[in-house]
Amino acid sequence: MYSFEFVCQQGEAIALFRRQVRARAAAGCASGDLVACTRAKQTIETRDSRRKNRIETRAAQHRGLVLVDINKSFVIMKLSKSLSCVLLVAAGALSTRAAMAAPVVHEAFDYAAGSGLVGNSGGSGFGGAWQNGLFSGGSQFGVAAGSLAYPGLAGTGNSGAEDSAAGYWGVRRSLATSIGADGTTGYLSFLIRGTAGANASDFFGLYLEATNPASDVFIGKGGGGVTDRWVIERRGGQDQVASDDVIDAMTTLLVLRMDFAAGADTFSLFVNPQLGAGAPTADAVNGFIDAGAIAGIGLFGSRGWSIDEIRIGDTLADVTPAAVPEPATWTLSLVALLGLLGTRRRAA
Ligand SMILES: [Ca+2]
Ligand SMILES: [Ca+2]
Repeated sequence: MYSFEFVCQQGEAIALFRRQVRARAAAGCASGDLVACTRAKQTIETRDSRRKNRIETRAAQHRGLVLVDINKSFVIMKLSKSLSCVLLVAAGALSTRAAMAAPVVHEAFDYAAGSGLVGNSGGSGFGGAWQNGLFSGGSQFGVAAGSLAYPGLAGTGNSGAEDSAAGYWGVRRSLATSIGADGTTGYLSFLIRGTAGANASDFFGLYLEATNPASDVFIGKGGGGVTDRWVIERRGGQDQVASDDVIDAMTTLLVLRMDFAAGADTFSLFVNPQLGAGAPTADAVNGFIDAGAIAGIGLFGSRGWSIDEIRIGDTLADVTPAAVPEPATWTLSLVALLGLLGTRRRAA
C-alpha cells in the first residue's frame, strides 16, 4: 500500500499546498510520517471519530501542521460520493490547532465600530469592562472598523484604536484572575500598529498592571531612549530593553513570554514570530522588573495607534491560535485534491 501526506499549514496559499503535496507524493513516506492504515474503500466509509482522532492526534504532535493521508486508489468518483466525509475530516483536522489553543484572556474588540472603548465588556477572562485609565483617561480610545490581521493568526471583530488627539490617554481592564505567581510562566500576545505621523516622543503600547505601579511592564513603542523599535520597559521608560525591529506602519504581532520568579521576572519579547514553527528566538529580554501579581492590563499612549487580539495564556500556542480557513479556501483545496488525484491516477 502506498500513501502520501498532505502537509499544509493553516492560511497557506493553495499554490504552496499543492507544491507540498506533490513533494510529499514524490518522496513517498518517510519514517515517522503518517501512514495510511485504511484501504481506499474504508477511507471513504470512515465517517467515525477514530480516523478523525488519529489525524487530530497527529496534527497536535506537529503543532499546527495538518496531515491528511489518502490512499492512492482513492479515486475521484468515490471521492465525489464522499465529499462531505472528506470535508468533515479535513475541517476537523484543520481546526485542531485552534481548538487546542484556549487563551485564558482574549479581547478581539468585537464591539460596534465607531463606539468608545470605555464601558465595553466583551471578550473573555476579564473581571470587568474597559475603564478610564492613566492620565487623561480613555475618551480618545474607540473601536475601529475591521480586525488587525497577521498571517495565520485568528482574528475576529474590530480593533481598538487611539485617535490623533495630543495628550496622554489610557484605558485599563481588570483580569478575572491574576497572573504572575512565582515559578509560573505565561504568554501575552497582541497585534499593534502605529500610524503615520508619530514623533520620536510619541509612545503607545500595552502594559501589565503590577502589584506596585512603579513595576508596571510596558510593551510597545517607547517615547524616550530607543524610540523607533519595540521595547519592554517599566511604564514610564525605565529599564528599557529594545528589540532590533524598527517600527513601521505595518501591523506587528508582539508575543511576550513571562517567566515569573521570586524577585525580578524575565520578560522575553518576540516580534512577528513565525507561527507554527516551534519556539521562536527572543528579540529582546528584560530581566529588571519584579512585577509581582498582575491583576489587569492597560493601554496607554500619546496618539495614533491601533491594537487588537489581545491574548493571555499559559503557552505560546494558547496566544497564537490559527486562523480557521474560509470555506472558499476549502473549495479550492478540494479542487487541488481532485486535480492531484487525477494526475496520480493517470501516472499509475
Ligand atoms: Ca479583532
Ligand atoms: Ca517576581
